[in-house]
Amino acid sequence: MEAFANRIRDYYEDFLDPLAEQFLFRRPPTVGELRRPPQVLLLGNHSSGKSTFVNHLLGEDVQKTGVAPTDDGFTIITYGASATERDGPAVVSNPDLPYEGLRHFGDQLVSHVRLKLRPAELLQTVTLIDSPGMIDEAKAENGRGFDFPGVVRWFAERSDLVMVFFDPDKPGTTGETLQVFRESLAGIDHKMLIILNKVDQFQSLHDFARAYGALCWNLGKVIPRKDLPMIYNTFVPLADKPQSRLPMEDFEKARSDLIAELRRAPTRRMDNQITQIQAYAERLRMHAMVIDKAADRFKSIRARWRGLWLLLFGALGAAAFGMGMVVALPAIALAAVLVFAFIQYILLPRTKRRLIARFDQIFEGLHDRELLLRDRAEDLRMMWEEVSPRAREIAEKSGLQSFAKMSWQDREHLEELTGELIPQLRSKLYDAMRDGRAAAPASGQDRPAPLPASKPRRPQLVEGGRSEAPKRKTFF
Ligand SMILES: Nc1nc2c(ncn2[C@@H]2O[C@H](COP(=O)(O)OP(=O)(O)OP(=O)(O)O)[C@@H](O)[C@H]2O)c(=O)[nH]1
Ligand SMILES: [Mg+2]
Repeated sequence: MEAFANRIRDYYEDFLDPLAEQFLFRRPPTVGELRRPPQVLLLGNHSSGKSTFVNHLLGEDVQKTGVAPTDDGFTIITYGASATERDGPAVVSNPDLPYEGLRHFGDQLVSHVRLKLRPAELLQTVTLIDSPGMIDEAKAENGRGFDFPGVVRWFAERSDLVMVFFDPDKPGTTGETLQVFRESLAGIDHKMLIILNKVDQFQSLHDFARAYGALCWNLGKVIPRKDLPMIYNTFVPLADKPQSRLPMEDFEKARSDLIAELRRAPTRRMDNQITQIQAYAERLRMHAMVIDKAADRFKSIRARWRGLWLLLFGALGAAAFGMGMVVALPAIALAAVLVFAFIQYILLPRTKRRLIARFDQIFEGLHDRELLLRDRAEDLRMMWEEVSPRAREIAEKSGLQSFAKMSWQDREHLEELTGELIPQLRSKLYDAMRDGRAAAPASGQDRPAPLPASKPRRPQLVEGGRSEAPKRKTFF
């Protein structure tokens, strides 16, 4: 895991970050964000058993549990050599913790955040986030005082696994749950695990089937997919609860599977980071190539106008001088200044606006071959829709003349990164997972062999002006 993380960081630091700076693209994730521990977010209806599950995982009563809505805030539970707690303001103002971004949600939220440090083995590899239970009525007047779906989205985007709990009393998705699925979890269903918890409460198969059916029906309305995600039907054994009459083996197995998934969060984290860097590099490539092309055209048009200007007034000046009409020189100089100002302040800004308006055509022109492939075309167009507003804004604000030309080595390296190196990194991770090396990081044994120390660098120019081609196939 360490080796994969270092490789990803190197790709950002050595290549993507400088290129993003050159083309004023959004900054890549910081080292702090890349280094944050794997996170698992627990969401669900109130009293669905989130906090009980956390206590079961950690083997101690870290969280309060109860039948009425118990948690009204977010509790971040992470590793610490001794048990301590910190409140929200201390958490969001600590630059060493990756939670400063929560400050934007206001003081109401900050006062509803807590950090608990515990010396549990599981927490060495995974940070758990327990959340306030979702309720049916979350209207503005009796709401929470902070943007609950927004905060859930913030945590969910930064989590490697999102566990959504339901229980037999509320197997439906109503009120706040519905809103959270639509607003906070849209687009991140690959990280989501659905859990029908407390199945030991069912006294007959009939009750179970009804609740399971209701849950599937309700989920179908909020998860826009043809196939529903797998549902883990499980429970936490509690001494004070009556025994169910149903056979429990399968439900116990589902709990072990769930815990195994949770322990795999570090591997998922790496997979998510690979997806993230691939998406970042592809978008940066698109942004930089379109701006670069437009800047190139702008500079050649500017050079043409300026060349014409120089030629015209140079010739006029020389002719006047040659014919002894020295008195005409001030008039020629004045005309030269006026025409120059016209080019500079009227013609060139108009050219810039015209080029920016033609960004879509430039994008199409640059990707003409890829756009012939139907599946790829859809992806590319969606990506361009996402990238183009910022590309236009940047070009508008900083002017096309301010961008240094992208070297062909940078272009090649970017292609190699998105087309070969990052996909190779992913297949290497999958190989490690298949061998079982990356799937059990908690044991600390049998880790993947370290990756070679050599780092892919921007290709260096060697004597004779030829570039030293990046050594392919040497990274793994
Ligand atoms: N029978 C049974 N009861 C459970 C199970 N898990 C939790 N409970 C009980 O359900 C109640 C609610 O559990 P909590 O863990 O507090 O639920 P929560 O989801 O954290 O609730 P909020 O914090 O209010 O959102 C408690 O009385 C638990 O003892 C389970 O698997 N089976
Ligand atoms: Mg709770």
